Amino acid sequence: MNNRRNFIKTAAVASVAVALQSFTGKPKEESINDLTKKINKPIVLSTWNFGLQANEAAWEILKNKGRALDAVEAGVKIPEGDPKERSVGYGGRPDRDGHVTLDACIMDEQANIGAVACLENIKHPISVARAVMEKTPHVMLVGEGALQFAVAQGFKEENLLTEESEKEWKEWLKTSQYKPIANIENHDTIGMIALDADGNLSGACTTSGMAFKMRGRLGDSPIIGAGLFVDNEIGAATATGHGEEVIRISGCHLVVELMRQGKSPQKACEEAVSRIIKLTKNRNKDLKDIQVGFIALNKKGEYGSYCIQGGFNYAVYDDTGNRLIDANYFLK
Ligand code: SD4
Repeated sequence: MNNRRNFIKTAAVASVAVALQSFTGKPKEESINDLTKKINKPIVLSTWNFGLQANEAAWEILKNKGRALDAVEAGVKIPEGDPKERSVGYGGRPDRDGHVTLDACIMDEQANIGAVACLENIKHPISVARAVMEKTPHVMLVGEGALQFAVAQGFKEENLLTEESEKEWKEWLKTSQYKPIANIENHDTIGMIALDADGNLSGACTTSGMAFKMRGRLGDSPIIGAGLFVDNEIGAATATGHGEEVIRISGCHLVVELMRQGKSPQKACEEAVSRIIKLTKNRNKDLKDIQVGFIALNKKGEYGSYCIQGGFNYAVYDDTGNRLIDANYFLK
């Protein structure tokens, strides 16, 4: 009797599962629709070691029920303003002609967007990107025009090329070989995504780009959909690494769309990386020369990350604290 009851119970559960499966076409991979799980908010994620410090600044805002948009701006301003960080903002490595040119973008829960690219002499490009978003009818300003706008908005012009970065550049000039190396000094672009106490998502991304790049070169970081994407119904993603490869697949938009299809943030990052891997092989390029890492966060505060090569890490701050996590990677 007992066995029979168990059999009926098991069969009933199995048939519901099969029915669900045939209804959706495939089993749901993740719990974005699982309403029984508590939402993990607020939470903030950011790329690389310097994300730990950046998260601290963001958390100050998030823990006081502040807006995710304010949190991500405040967070990424930390490495932007730190001359020791050689891949973001003040002290960033210059292009091959010796100019420090900065790229940044920002996106909020209402799909408001702002970006600057090839901006020179302004320490906090993320705040200029936010001003583009809030004070112009446009979404992106570049070069001279971006600088002109920043100055008109009251941003101070200053030299961003520090002695150390200039020294490195002069050393590089001796050979002038442009060959981007993955995971240089274990830190790079900062991308930050956050879910606030109200359940709203925002993101920010800022960089000095590839060291000693061609003058005028843009990577993925200031491009909405490539280096950053936020959809307040689904989730957010940001990227680091070789921008050319991220742009090729519209990386962060892809990650968010994969989450929309039911994938977990982890699986969505893995799938996006696998697209880059496939294209790299099809184009007969060497995967060993490429690093790309994605981090992603969904509306329930679940997160994940994946990259091509080992060495990429990201920082997560939620109500269990701030910690650094080594991202899983493809090339073992
Ligand atoms: C770029 N994605 O300019 C940026 C730089 C970066 O690891 O993240 N490098 O392509």
